[in-house]
Amino acid sequence: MSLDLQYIFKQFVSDTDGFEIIKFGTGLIHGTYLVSKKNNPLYILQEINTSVFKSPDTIAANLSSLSDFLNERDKHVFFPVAQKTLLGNSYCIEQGKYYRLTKFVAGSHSIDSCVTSTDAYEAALQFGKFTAAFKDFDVSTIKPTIPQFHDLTFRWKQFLDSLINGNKYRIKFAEKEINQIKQDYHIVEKFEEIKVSTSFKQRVTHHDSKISNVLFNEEGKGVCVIDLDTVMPGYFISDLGDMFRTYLASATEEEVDFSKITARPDFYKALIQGYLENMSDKMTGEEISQIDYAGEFMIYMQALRFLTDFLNDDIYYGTKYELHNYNRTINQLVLLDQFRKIKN
Ligand code: GN1
Ligand code: MG
Repeated sequence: MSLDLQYIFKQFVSDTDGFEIIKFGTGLIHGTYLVSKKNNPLYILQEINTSVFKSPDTIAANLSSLSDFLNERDKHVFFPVAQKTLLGNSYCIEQGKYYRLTKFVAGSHSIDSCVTSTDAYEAALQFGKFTAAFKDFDVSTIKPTIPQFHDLTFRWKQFLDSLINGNKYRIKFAEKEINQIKQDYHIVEKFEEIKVSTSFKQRVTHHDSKISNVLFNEEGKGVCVIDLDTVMPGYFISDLGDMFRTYLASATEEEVDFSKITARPDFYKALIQGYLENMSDKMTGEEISQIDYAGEFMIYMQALRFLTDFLNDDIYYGTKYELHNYNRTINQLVLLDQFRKIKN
């Protein structure tokens, strides 16, 4: 690809002859590239979005303590760590941008949507296994890489702020969706109860449990979770909830034919089963009773974040057309409704 990326790659690997670098994946935040040689994928090169992740050092420090912890104990959990640069750093900086390189996991692939309920089961199994592996890890020793990332109270405040300072035309245009979000304020209130409840534990949580963040092997079995920048202390509702949000839906968050969005009950069952396989004996009864809340929490928060960004003239999420974030908001609101129809 561009000369620049070859130059970046050279900061990590001295002999870069014959390597090809191409754009990879569909993430909204980072630039992700696949580095191959003779069609063999060998590395993933990522440009870290530093307007979102303001402290690459925090990411590097978190991942290094988690990886040290696992190396001493649980060899069964595969944990992809960043390759050092030739100068011995965890990432390199070029023209104010941060890049890091990880090894491509041989024989693995990722998928962009959950096709069968077995995919949902396998992925949920991996996310549950990931958090469960750190049950004896002191979670207070890792730091938030995005402060208040899944703090719904904070997201709600950002939303209220956008209603005051946002684009006046867009506020008028999205009146219906704004009211819909306001009507579901009880989801925010419930979260506030969770934050002060002693029955809800902060654990090592991935915070981006979409299906493309799980690697599968050729037999379709989950291998490990990837994209670890958002690993930080959090509640189980973040990971389980984002799986509900992204695996149950019969269409992605980009779908604009909203009639195509339904929630698939068999995927719902499969992913709860997969997640609980490693997590049920680590969760409190109170947590188990809030499994369905997890779905409402994450779908609602995503609708709220898309809408807030729309009202703020699309400063956060990448957009391809004028009403992109608006359509994503409706998509998530439809999904929330569909989710409520199938939950227990
Ligand atoms: C962002 O870029 P991606 O897909 O990894 C966002 C998630 C959202 C998601 C919605 C750091 O993740 O929280 O759920 O978009 N990540 C960040 O598509 O904001
Ligand atoms: Mg991500």
